[in-house]
Amino acid sequence: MAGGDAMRERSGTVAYEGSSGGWGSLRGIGETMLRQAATPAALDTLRRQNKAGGFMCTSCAWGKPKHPHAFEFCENGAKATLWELTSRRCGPDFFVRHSVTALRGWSDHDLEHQGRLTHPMRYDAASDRYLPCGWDEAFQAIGRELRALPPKSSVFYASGRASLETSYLYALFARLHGHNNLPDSSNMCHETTSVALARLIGSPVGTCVMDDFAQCDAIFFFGQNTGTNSPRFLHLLQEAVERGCKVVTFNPIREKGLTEFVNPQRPTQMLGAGATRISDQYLQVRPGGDIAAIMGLCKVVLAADAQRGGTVLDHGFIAEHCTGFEAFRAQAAATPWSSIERESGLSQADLEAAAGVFLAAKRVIGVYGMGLTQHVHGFENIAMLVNLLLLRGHIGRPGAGICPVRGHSNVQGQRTVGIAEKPELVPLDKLAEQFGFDPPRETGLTTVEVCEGLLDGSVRAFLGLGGNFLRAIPDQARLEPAWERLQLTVQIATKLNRTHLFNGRVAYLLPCLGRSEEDLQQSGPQTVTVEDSFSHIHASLGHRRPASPQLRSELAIVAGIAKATLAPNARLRWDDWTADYGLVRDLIAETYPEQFARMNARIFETGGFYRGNSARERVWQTESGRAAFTAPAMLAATDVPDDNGRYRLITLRSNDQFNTTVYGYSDRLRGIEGKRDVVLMNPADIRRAGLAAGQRVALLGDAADGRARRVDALEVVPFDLPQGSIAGYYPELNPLIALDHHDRESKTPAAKAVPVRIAAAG
Ligand SMILES: Nc1nc2c(c(=O)[nH]1)N[C@H]1C(S)=C(S)[C@@H](COP(=O)(O)OP(=O)(O)OC[C@H]3O[C@@H](n4cnc5c(=O)[nH]c(N)nc54)[C@H](O)[C@@H]3O)O[C@H]1N2
Ligand SMILES: Nc1nc2c(c(=O)[nH]1)N[C@H]1C(S)=C(S)[C@@H](COP(=O)(O)OP(=O)(O)OC[C@H]3O[C@@H](n4cnc5c(=O)[nH]c(N)nc54)[C@H](O)[C@@H]3O)O[C@H]1N2
Ligand SMILES: [Mo]
Repeated sequence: MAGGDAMRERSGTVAYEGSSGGWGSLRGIGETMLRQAATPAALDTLRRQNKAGGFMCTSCAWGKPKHPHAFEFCENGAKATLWELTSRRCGPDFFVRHSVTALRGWSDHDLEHQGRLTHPMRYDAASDRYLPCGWDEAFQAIGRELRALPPKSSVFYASGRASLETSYLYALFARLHGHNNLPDSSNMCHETTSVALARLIGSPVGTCVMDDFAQCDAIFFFGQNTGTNSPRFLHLLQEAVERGCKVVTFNPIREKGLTEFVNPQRPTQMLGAGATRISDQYLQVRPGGDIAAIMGLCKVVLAADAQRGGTVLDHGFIAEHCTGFEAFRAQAAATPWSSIERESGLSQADLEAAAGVFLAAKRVIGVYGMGLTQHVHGFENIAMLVNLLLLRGHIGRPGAGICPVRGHSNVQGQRTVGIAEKPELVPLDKLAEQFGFDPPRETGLTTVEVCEGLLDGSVRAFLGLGGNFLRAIPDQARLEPAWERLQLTVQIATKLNRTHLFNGRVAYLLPCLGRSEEDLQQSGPQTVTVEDSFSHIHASLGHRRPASPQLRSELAIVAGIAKATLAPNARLRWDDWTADYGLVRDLIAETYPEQFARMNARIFETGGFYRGNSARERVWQTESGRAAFTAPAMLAATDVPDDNGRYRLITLRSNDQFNTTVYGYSDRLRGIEGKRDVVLMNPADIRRAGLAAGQRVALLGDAADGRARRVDALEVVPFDLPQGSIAGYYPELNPLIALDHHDRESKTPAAKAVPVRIAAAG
């Protein structure tokens, strides 16, 4: 297949004429407000969002600026808050009316739409219902079950929202209990980043801070959907573009926020002064085509250096700071353009034009999201972006760097304070000294390994600190039945979801406070902290009255279970820690003195306090002590060869969901309304397959293991994406993904470029 325009056909595809932001985003907030029957006081809560003295949004992990806007929230942050502040309640009476098995027939939206969970509940298998129970009864029963099982058969999952204080205690509890089985949502998300950046530049997180976006000359964007998933970033992009910074985007889909933006906080734009164009160049790379695309960019840069007498690369930086350059240069030279065009789906001319922007820029930032991390060769995707940046020394100086856009609001912070299945990331000796115990040293389970353990029966107990594990993982049809063989399942949650409908022999559903709610403990109202994508730590103080008097904070629940499980130890002051979270911050500061010294004093700094990043200082905490170039062994980020009738499926988020939380059915920015049961296809592919727009089809998984995987009754929707690629929504399409379709290095499930075929609807 030829590259460039030959790959696409735009006529007759669904298109949304408006911009991201603008009136549409305000309408989106208003609709959520009505649907959730949120009270007007909820608007007052929004005013405090992401500001000092207020609470930190529970949506994405984007940074919180030093000088916030009057309304420092976006459409989707507002939706997340209003969803939490709904006046709807899902209490014991609801569970009297509905058996757990019957609820399995409900959609994700309808389950969460019942509102906030209000009472601790125990699953009663005889009646197939959740029944209310007491907190102490729950803690004692959970403790008894955990003690009766081998510690290493337990898994403590976390979904990336819980505070640093809760996360620290949760990880400590796991280690005191005797295991490192601490997977979190990061294992399905940016684990590729944690593994790749740690190995290549010696820092598991991005090197940028917010100010870098005020100084850069070019931003190269790979597989991150800003308009939906981190909309506050659009303001920074708009400002950058207005001062002349160039944006080049690689994405199979022309995502609205990255093409143009109307700032809802600017009256002139809202009244029609015209949208800001964001991307100068928009390259619709094939899913899995980024290794090849970036190789093309590097080839142009290397050739320019050769032509211009070595004045293009930062040779001084490469000689002093890097390893592996010569091998990489040789590989780039040996890679033919024909392979690059085939694998990327882009033309040499387009890649040369994009490389022109790179060459003209003194300071470049590389931004990326799930479009790079969720691939079988996600590691190599990131390694190629690191290669590109290293060529001209774009890591470790102001206005430049690598910027993974993280997902959950505290997902990065959870890893920072010990929720990690990799014990080498945790100062175990320090913990041993602080708490007088011998922490387990064996590596724990990643998310994928937890699923393998469910299938082979070695995992016996699962605690979920938030999240919707069963719905977020691949291969659901195989895993749901395995789940019910567990001895113990415990879910700490705000709302009902599908994971809560598959229970172990002993099962508890424990409702917790949301972050916008007041957390009153013995010493008074409690502050918690979170870390954003830029390694800044922020205090968060909830003001709202809790959804039910029965609710407990996540920290109190974790401490309650820990106390009921572990043998008494004078150094484990679970009750004191629950009474005053400042004591937990003292523990964090003691465990991580370099990053968290005087934590209690610093948490209210406006803009948050920075815990630092070694790679930003050009100190490379890698094996070689240098930053590493990588010569990847492949050009495609997938292992599945092209074949007639086989498509590369991208699973996507709509503009009306937060992961498995489906707020509604409006993917406003892609022009898809009222439905999620769709398969987006290029019109030429629709014709070639003998299909028609509006027709219902089934998708079949096409993994090498030959196992049957199927999702039925999806409507064919013509859409502008590269031929041979199709797209649809996560989590509905997760049953199509084989469990072993994951990044080879980090085991992040590869939810992009999933091999599938189309069949007649059944
Ligand atoms: N409102 C809202 N905000 C969210 C979330 C949410 O669900 N809703 N989720 C949060 C979480 S946990 C996360 S991790 C982030 C996720 O935010 P993103 O990282 O933006 O993840 P996705 O929504 O999966 O979108 C991936 C993008 O990559 C593109 N893509 C797919 N395959 C490829 C490829 O091979 N190459 C390239 N270059 N691009 C590709 C897709 O077209 C899409 O635009 O957002 C967070 N913020
Ligand atoms: N196919 C496919 N699969 C994917 C992805 C993809 O792009 N495609 N993305 C992956 C990614 S990036 C991620 S991060 C995972 C997400 O996986 P998870 O983090 O496990 O899932 P969420 O949907 O974020 O969890 C939603 C639930 O969290 C609970 N909750 C909400 N707020 C709170 C709170 O404050 N406290 C507590 N205790 N509970 C709360 C509610 O009960 C809600 O139902 O999914 C992954 N799966
Ligand atoms: Mo995520």
